[in-house]
Parts: sequence; structure tokens; C-alpha cells
Amino acid sequence: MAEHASRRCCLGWDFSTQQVKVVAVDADLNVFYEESVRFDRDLPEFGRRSQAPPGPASSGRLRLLPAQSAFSGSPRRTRGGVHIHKDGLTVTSPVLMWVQALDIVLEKMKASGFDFSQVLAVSGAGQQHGSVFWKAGASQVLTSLSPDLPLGQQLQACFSITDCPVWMDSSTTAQCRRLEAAAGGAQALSRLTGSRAYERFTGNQIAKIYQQNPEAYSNTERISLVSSFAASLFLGSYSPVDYSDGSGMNLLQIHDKVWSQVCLGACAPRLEEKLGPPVPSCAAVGAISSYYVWRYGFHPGCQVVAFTGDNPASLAGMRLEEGDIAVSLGTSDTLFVWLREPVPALEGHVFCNPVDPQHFLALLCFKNGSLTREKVRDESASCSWGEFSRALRSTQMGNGGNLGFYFDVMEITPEATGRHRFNAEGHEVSAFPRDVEVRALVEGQFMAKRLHAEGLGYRVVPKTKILATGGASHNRDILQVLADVFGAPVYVMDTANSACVGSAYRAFHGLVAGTNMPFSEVVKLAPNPRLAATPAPGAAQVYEALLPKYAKLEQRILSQVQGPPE
Ligand code: 5FX
Repeated sequence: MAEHASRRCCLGWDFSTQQVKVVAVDADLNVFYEESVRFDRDLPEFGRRSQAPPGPASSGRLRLLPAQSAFSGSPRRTRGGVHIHKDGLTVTSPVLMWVQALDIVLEKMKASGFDFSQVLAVSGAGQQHGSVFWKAGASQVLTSLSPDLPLGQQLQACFSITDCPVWMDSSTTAQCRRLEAAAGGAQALSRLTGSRAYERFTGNQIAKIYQQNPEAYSNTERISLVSSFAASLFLGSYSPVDYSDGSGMNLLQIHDKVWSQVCLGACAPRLEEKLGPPVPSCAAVGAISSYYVWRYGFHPGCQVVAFTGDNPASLAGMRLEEGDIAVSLGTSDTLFVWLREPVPALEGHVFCNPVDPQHFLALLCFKNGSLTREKVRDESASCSWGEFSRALRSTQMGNGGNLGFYFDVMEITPEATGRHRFNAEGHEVSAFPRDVEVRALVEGQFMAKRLHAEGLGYRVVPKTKILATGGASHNRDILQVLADVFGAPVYVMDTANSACVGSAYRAFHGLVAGTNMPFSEVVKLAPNPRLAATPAPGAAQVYEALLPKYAKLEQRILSQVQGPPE
């Protein structure tokens, strides 16, 4: 039997856009096992869309027949786990693909000799915002699964919508405008739910399904997020939505942790009963279904801890704490911010915190990330990261007062485009010397991150640490600028599996959540991130003086784009 056979452990699952993955983490918080299934590669049969186009849907109680494909044309694989529809806006994934992927991962684990009887608890993550529509009668199937058959075979007819809207969908602009109007405007909706209306947010997706396919909607007994759907598969009954992933729906009042009646009413009728009450993210929602006990040998006492969204689960995997910030420097740059008192705004998202129900998590996305850094490297640093670093080292903190904005594609935070350079006197200039250009780009990108995080209520505190991940986190000189601009030390860690690992950590936390033991205590044995840069002496004075100037110039650019306020 394999070496991993008999360690007491928790399992962390990730139902992401492209794959289903699991890790096993032992009581010393070592990851000792991982397995995955990639949808495009391992389940090519889901190349064809199976969802009937809007129109009369099959009604009545559940019939155990597979959903029929209503689409002709050559089968095509999912691309990155999704189907992009002809309108270019609608993006879906087949729900049975997710179910079958789970079957395959479990069978692979069994074949490898994995000892399921040692699993104390399971938890998991799902791509955020995606939704699953369970057909009337599905609950009965879920509670009486036969251990002799795979899940995919038994759940084939359990869904009223077989192609689920996912986070990449942007087809619900009309529904967003309606929801904002009902809530008293975008700002009011953001104050209530943590975000203004976004196309991918689940409430707007549900509203679209209700409007375009009312029969399928009324034949739906339960609506899950991808996370609570995956938890339901383990529980053998409907798992509640957790507060943190529930905050990505434009439906949950993030302070009171209850569904907003105004938002529910604006989206679809009888929605509250189809969603069920939300629960704290660290809640143990029940023991694993007897299906897994009989088929795989799980212990009947193995607990299912509420699943959450992939971003909240990553926060847990990175072990962020109050005042910390994680900066992912990838194609787009993303900021995760731990907040105590959020100020929801028209940009970014505020979610309930997955490891501390009193606190919050903000997410900000900056579209001009590594592609812009590479472009400036090619133009001003001879296509070389070595030269780029040298330029950063040969220029001073604050760049002699020169400030730059580099929005090569339409930026999300803030909504602006183009390159804008200003000298120390605040005059717009058309170009900078090469080294100044490099520093203006990197300082500008990090000042924007700090300012917009502060706009959501973030404050650097003495114990703040910055966790840098993604491609650019390998460049020490870029990290030095990050430490200087934020006035806080920068750490790096391997976060490739952070959603899975965070889910396993959350499973351990769920086991003791009743004792009020804080998450930080549960994960104190986990590997520590590595210190990569500390702020240089004098950095705080330089950037505290520059940040208000940067903010003013950003406003100037925005008023040029949008026109002066009325
Ligand atoms: C967050 O709001 C998102 O839409 C994405 O990061 C998805 O969670 C990716 F799965």
C-alpha cells in the first residue's frame, strides 16, 4: 500500500474553471497527496453543449434520462473548461462534467491506495459566481445514492439547467441595471451587498434564467453556487451557501449576513426558498453521505465543512491576517485585502471573510499587469528583465517626482485608458528617459494598488505584511518598490495550490469552529512565507508625499475621459 495510506488528514477540493483538484493535508499541515482531472483533456466528451436553447423546457418530475443535446454541428472540446456561446457574452460549463470529474478523481485516489478512512473532514472551493439549478425531485436522488454506481450516472437528470452560467459570462447587463435601480443605485447596492451589479454575479444570472427560461426556473427546487453544489455532492443533500461565496451574488447583505429582500425581489420570484439560508463559512454542514462510506471507505463521522469561493479559499491558503494584503502579479494584477471596516465602492468587491465572520475580504482587479510590464521592458529596457531591474536600482524612490499611468488596455481600476506621464511640476509630458519610464511604471502600478485598496477601507498597520505571488514576484527589484510604496515587508510563497490547501486548512478549522479557536491558531504549523524585501529607510516619507499627488492626477485623467462631474 502507498506511503500516504494511513495519515489522519483533511481533504481540500477545488472545483475551478479548468479542473477539479484535491489535496490531502495531514495534522502537521503537510500536503502529502494531490490528484486532479482537467476538463478539456480528460473529459473531451463535454465538447458539445447539452442545454436546450431558451424555449419550452421539459417539465414535470424527474425522469432518469440524460439531458439531450439540442445543438448540432461538430463536437468541440470545452476550452479552458467552458463553452463560449455565439453571442460572445454567454459562457457556460456542463454541470455533469463537474460531477464526472469528481467521480474520476475519487476513482484515481482509490486506485492509488488512498486510505479514505483517515479523512477527518473535507472542504472545498469553487469558481465564484457560477450557479447550478437542481430540478424538482433532485433532492430525493441525492439522499438515496446507490454506492454501486458513479455519481455522474445517478445525477444525470437532476438539473433543470444543464449548462451552468460561470464567472466569465457577461450577458446580463440589462439585469444589472434593473437590480441597481431597484436597490436605489449602484452605490446603494454596493453598500448593501459589497459590490455594484456585475454581469457575472449570480443574482443577475438567475434573473436572466428566470426571464428567458421561466419553465426551467419554476422547475428548479434549489439553486447552488459551484461551491455549495460541490459540498452537496459530498453531503448527499443540499449544502447551504456560505457567507463568503454568497457575497459574490449581489444578493447577500454583507453586514447582516441575510439575503436582501429587495435584491431577491428584483431578480426572480420565490428565490429565497430556492437558495436556502446562508451559513458562516467555517460551519460544519454535516457528515459525509453514506455513499462515500460504502463506495470509498470514508469514516461515517467524516465532516463536510461549508465550501466557499476560490478567492476566499486562497485567502485561507495564504493565511492572510488582519491588515495583510496579497498581490498577485499576473496577466492581470489582483489584490486581496483583509478588512475590518470596509467601505464598499463602485470599484472592487467586498466579501465576507471566509475565516473570520466579523471581518471582510476585498478584491480588486487591475487589468494592465504583466503584459504592460513586458511592453515597457521591451521599449525601455532592451527586452531584458536584467536591464529593467538595473533601471529600478539606478533611479531614486519617488522618481524625482515623475509619475506615470500606463493603461495599454482599458483599465478596470480605474476605468481609464492610454499612457499619461507627468513631471514633478504636474505638467503632462509625452515621454520620460528610459530608466525613469521603468520606475514610473512600477511605482505607478503599486501606488494605484495602495490608493484603491485604501478607497475600500484598507490601512497599513504596524504588523501588515504583503504577500506577493505570480510571475513578477520573482523579481527582487520589483518587490523592493512594492515594499517601499506600501511601507511594509514583502513575503513570497508558493501559492499554486492555495485554493485547495486553503480548503484543507478550512476543513481543520471547521472541526474546531465550535470552540471559537481562531483560524490563525489552527494553521500555525503551516510553512511560513519567505521574506523578500523590507521598506528602505525614508520610503514612508517619500510615498506619503507622492500618493496624494498620484490620486489627484488620476482624478485629472478620469475627468478628461469622463468629463467633469455635473
Ligand atoms: C472573482 O470575482 C472571479 O470572478 C474569478 O476570480 C473567479 O472566482 C475565478 F474562478
